[in-house]
Amino acid sequence: MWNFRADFSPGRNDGFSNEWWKFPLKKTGNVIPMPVPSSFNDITTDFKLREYVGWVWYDREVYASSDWRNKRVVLRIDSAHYFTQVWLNGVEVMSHVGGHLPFEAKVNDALKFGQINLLTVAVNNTLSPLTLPPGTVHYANDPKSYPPGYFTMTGQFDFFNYAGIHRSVRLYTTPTVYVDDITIITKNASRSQVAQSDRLVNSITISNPTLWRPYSEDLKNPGYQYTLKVELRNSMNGEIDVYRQKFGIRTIRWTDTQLLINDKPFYCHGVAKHEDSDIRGKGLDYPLIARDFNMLNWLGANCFRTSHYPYAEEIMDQADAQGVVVFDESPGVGISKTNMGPENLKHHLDVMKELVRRDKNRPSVIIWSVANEPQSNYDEARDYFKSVIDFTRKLDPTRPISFADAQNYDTCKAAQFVDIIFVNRYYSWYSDMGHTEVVAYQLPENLNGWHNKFKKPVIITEYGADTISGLHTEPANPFSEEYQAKMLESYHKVFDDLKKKFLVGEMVWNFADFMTDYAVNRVNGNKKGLLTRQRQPKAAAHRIRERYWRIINAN
Ligand code: BDP
Repeated sequence: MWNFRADFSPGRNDGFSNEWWKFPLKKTGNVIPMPVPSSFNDITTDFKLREYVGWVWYDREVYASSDWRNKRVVLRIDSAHYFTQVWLNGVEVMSHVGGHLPFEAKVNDALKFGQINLLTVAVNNTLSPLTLPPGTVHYANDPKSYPPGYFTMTGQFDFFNYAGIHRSVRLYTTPTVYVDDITIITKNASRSQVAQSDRLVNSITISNPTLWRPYSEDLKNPGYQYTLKVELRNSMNGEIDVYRQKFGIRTIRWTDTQLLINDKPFYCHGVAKHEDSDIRGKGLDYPLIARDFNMLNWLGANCFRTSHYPYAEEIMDQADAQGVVVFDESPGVGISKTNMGPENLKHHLDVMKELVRRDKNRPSVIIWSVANEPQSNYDEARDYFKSVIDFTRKLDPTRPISFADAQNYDTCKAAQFVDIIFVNRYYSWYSDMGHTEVVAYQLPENLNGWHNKFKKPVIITEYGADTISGLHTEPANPFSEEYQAKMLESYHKVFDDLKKKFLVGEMVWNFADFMTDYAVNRVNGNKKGLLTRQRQPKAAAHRIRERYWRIINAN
C-alpha cells in the first residue's frame, strides 16, 4: 500500500507548484491508501477518481540496507500509465513516457544507505494526439450547459484508459560492472559468427537440442527452455555479475501461404486479449494470470495477441513456459491520419525499441504487431508504416512483422510492407447485424482478396459479437449467447476452407469481456468475451473449445 493523492486543482498542477516531492505526501493534504500494482480507477467509490485525468501522486518509505553501499542500486518500474516522474528523497531520478513498458535508473546518488528513504512517483494519464495510444481532451466552453472547468478525455480506442502504477516497482542491486543486455539468437547449425565492435559475441553449439514447441504440437513437453548463465567478472576487484537468461530453440519461417515453426506449418487458433479485470483494472495480478492461462488451455487456444499494448513480463513468462504463441503488439492503437507526423513516428520508433529490447529473447513471441487498425487507407500511412516496419525489422530480422488491419485490400497503403496479413472483420455484427447468412459471401471474398493481391499468408486477428452472459434467444438474436455461437460458427466454415490455402490463423475477439468508456453500444464495457470478465465461459466458449481441441487432436 502506498500513499496516494490525485491533484484535483483546476490546472492539475498544484503538486508541481507546491513541490509535493519534497515532503511525505500526507503533509501536503489528504492521502488515501492505494495498492501497487493496480489501476487507481476502480479502487474507491469516487466517480471523480474513476474518471480522473491529470497527475496523481504516490509515495512510500523504503529502507536501503547499508550493505548496498558498494553496489549499483537500480530502481525499476515495470510499467506506469502514462507519463511518469520519480523522485527519491526529493531528488528527481527518472522520468518516462509511455504506459506499458519498463523503465529504470541507477539511484545510488539519491539513496540514503542504512536509512529510510522517501520514494515519490507522479503519474499523468492524459493522452494526446502525440501519445501512443493517442487520445483527445475535450474542453466545454458553454457555461450554460457545463460546470466551470469541465473537460473529458477520450482515447482513440475501445478500452478504458486505466491508469496508475500498473506493475511492480523494485529496487535491485548489481555489481558496479554489470551485464546490461543479452541477445540470444538460435539457428540451425552453422559456424557463422557476427562481429560487433563494442559487444561480446559468442556462439555455442547444442547438439540434439530439445526444441521449444507450442503446446498444441507437443502436449507432453511444450515450451521447453534452456537457461544461459552469463558471468561477468570485474578483474579489478573480483566481483562477478551473474545473469540467467532463459531462451528456447525454435525457428520461424513464412512463405506466401504458410507460417512455420520449426519448419512445420503452424495454424494459430486463439484469442485476442486485454489486461483487464474487476477492481484492479490493468494492474498486475498473479491469480488472474494463472486463471487466464488455465482458461486458454481449457479453450485449446495455442496463441494470443497482446491487443493493444505490451503485456506484463509475468504474462509473457507464462507464455514462454507453457508453449503459448504470442503476437506481441505495440500500443499503436487508434492511429489516425493526424497521428502520422514526424513526432508521432519518433515516439513510435522509441516504443518499438523498448518493446523489442524487452521481449526479443522470448521464444513465445513469433510476430511483432506494430499497430491496431490505423487509418492505413490514407497516403500518409505509406511512409509512416514503412518507417516503423523497416525500423522494427532492423531491430529484429528474425521475426515477421504485421499490424491488425481494418481497411480493405484495395485501399490499404501499408499492408504491402508486412510479412503476414492481419485482418479484423465484423461481418454480421457492425454490418448486416443479425445476418450471419452474409458471412459465407463476404468473408471469403475479403480474405481471398487480401491473399490474391499481396501473396502473403493471412490471419484473422479479430471477429466476434457482443454477448450478454445469460441472455438466451432462439432463433438467435444479437447479444444473446446463441447469436455469439452462431456467428462464430458461420466464420468457421469459411476458415476450414481457406485453411488449406493461405489462412494461417484465427483469433476470436475477445478472450473475456472488458471495460470501456461510456458509449450507447457498451453496456458496462465490451461484451465480446468468450468468457465473462470474471473468466467464466459463455455458450460460445464451449463451441470454441470443441473446435480448438478438435484441431489439436487432428494434428
Ligand atoms: C475492433 C478493435 C477493438 C474493439 C473491437 C470492437 O480493434 O479494439 O474492441 O473492434 O468493437 O475494431 O469490439
